[in-house]
Amino acid sequence: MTVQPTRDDRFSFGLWTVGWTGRDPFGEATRAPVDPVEAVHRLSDMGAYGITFHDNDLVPFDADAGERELILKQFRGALEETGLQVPMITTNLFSHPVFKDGGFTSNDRDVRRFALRKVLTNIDLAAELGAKTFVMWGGREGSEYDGSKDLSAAFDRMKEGIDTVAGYIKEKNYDLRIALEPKPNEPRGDILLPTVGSALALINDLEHGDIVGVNPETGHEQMAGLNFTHSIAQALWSGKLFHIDLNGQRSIKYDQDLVFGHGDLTSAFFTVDLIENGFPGGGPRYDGPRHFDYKPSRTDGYDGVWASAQANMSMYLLLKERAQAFREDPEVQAAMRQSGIFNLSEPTIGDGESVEDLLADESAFEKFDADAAAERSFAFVRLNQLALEHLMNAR
Ligand code: GLT
Ligand code: MN
Ligand code: MN
Repeated sequence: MTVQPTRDDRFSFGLWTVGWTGRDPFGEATRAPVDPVEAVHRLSDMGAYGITFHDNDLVPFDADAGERELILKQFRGALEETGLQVPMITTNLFSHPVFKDGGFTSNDRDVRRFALRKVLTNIDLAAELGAKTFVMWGGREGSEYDGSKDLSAAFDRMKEGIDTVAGYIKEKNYDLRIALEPKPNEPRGDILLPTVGSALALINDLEHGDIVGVNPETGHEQMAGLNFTHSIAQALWSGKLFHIDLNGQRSIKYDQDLVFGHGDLTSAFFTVDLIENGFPGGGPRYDGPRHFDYKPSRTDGYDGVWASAQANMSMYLLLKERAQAFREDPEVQAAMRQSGIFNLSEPTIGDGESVEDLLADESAFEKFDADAAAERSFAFVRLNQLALEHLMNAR
């Protein structure tokens, strides 16, 4: 089944995704590098609306100013020709050996200053290309051994680094927001800000936290055994879901970066349901790019690379269609009512009611029949069965 994406679907891809040559810790590349200009054309032809990249996906680490300009000129040319946008940019603070102990939190101050300069240069590029989101994934910010970091100082430096960059964005009046991307481990044994929850907590302690949010990745939360839909829900609820990395992961293991939906399909269904249909009782909505951060399997050639890019979009659109059918089904709506889904929107304390009023309400406690209330069946299994039948197009 082919589902044709359009630009209105707002699908975007990292240049490092379709550009991954298959090099892993155990083996060499299985594909030749792809020309970024070709990637722009291919993705545009397929119906994507955006491409994202790390500074060094495009411009080599050691390129001089002239080489940089030439590469950027060619890339800009491809963007103009196709109309593909750059909604997000990010910085590579992990490949070069200088970052082996991190960028913002390296124990070496000179490395930290170099990392900040690299990020600030990239902020200017992000603004110039019209990106609205600047992702920070701190894959090397962490440790293998608990004794190798002064962790309090590491959080100070993390805060200092993010606030310095956010302050610079404000000073320059750039229309740009930062999105922190959590990951529990890999490449470091343990990465600082391992989950969406940890990132949200740090944001609350920032000076410029108003322009800092999160970029949750499906597989990263699942690597920690967490529920991705819950994670993005909390980020949304906090007004902090600035961007999203969709992909697939099959259980707690190394970061698989599979095609979206090729990991936990049921979770992917509810992710799309939340993004497209929102919370059952209303609430904040996500309206950013649907960004895929996956790796085309190293067992595939370039035919497989482009087919897998297409597969991400198809999976999303198929799930979107299934999730819409799920929500619109009168039987599902009745089941949701029976399960009390909509009742949760009603505040527990009545309008104008005080704690004293609650304490005086005997029906809430003294006369409350807990045993009778415990008899209620929430019928969540029935509701889930309906969801799965819609997911399987069996209704
Ligand atoms: C790296 C990582 C991804 C991040 C990228 C952004 S880099 O490929 O595995 O999850 O989104 O820095
Ligand atoms: Mn990943
Ligand atoms: Mn990612």
